[in-house]
Amino acid sequence: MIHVETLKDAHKEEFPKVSVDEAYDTLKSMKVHGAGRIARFAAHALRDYAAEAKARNSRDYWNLVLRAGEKLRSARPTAVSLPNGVNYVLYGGRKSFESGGSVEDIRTATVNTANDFITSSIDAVRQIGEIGARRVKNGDVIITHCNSEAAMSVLKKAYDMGKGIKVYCDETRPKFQGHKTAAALAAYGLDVTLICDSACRVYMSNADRAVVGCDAIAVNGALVNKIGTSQVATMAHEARVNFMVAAETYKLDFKTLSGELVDIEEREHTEIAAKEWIAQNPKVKFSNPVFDVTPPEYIDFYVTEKGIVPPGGIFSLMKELYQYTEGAQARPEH
Ligand code: RI2
Repeated sequence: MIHVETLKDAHKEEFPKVSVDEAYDTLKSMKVHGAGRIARFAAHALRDYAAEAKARNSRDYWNLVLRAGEKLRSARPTAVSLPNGVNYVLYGGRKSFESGGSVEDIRTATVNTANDFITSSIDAVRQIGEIGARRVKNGDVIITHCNSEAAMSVLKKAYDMGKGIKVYCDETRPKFQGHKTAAALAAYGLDVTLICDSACRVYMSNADRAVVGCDAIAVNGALVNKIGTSQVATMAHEARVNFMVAAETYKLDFKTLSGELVDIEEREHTEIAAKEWIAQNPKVKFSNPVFDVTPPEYIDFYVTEKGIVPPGGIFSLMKELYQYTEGAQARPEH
């Protein structure tokens, strides 16, 4: 049994040591969730695997590490932080392998790159909080959706700065992750109200801004985030409420540069109706897409660890950071 839900503060984050298969199952079942956290969890699992994997020569060793990376990358399809994080880790090992490194050289490079990724991810969340909180005004009424550590970092930092904000948390069906956000922010001391997703429009008319997290950013500046985010954005647009997205730059989806679309994860029907109800209503069909796409026109700006970026600036940011995708070419030899 893996106890990961007790991890409330990214700065105190410690993941249990797990095998690659266990990590895959943990990600798939969402025992660890949140785009940033799944990337760090995968980096931890890959680092621990790379630290101990045994092979006769560097080619065999590197192939084992690549296979582990490929498995972890495939656990969830939408949050691009997962492949970007894994690719970043593999990039370090690959440079060592391609320059003729020994098994121990590649191992050290992979472990070090994984540690770099984990540290920089935690730093990015903190920096986003600092940058985003400066855009929050004293007394703001803020709506948030789902459970995003980056969005919460902004809200907590604004609170730390004494801004006296009031936060409305959408409960975020089907998995009610808004409950976690409400609990965490209330425990931190913020003034928090939990509302049904369908009550969002009622509260939007009195809100000053909406702050949400991010699973992927497309080249045109569109946001892919938890299902319902695009409804929040549409309501914010209608009510002329500022819509802010808190997103680390490893959420840039580089494959959209070449016209590929972001896959939207479809999850089990049992997340939206009880098994008994499903059995009693065999003629009812179900659909459970867990992410949606918010068009760039509805987004005022992204807050990244590199600063504020309007949706129209995403293409330039992707070009600037393109080197991270190099690890994506690293594939095991089957
Ligand atoms: P942070 C989550 O996805 C939510 O969609 C949330 O908005 C997003 O990741 C970003 O979260 P899921 O893993 O990286 O709960 O800001 O499906 O924590």
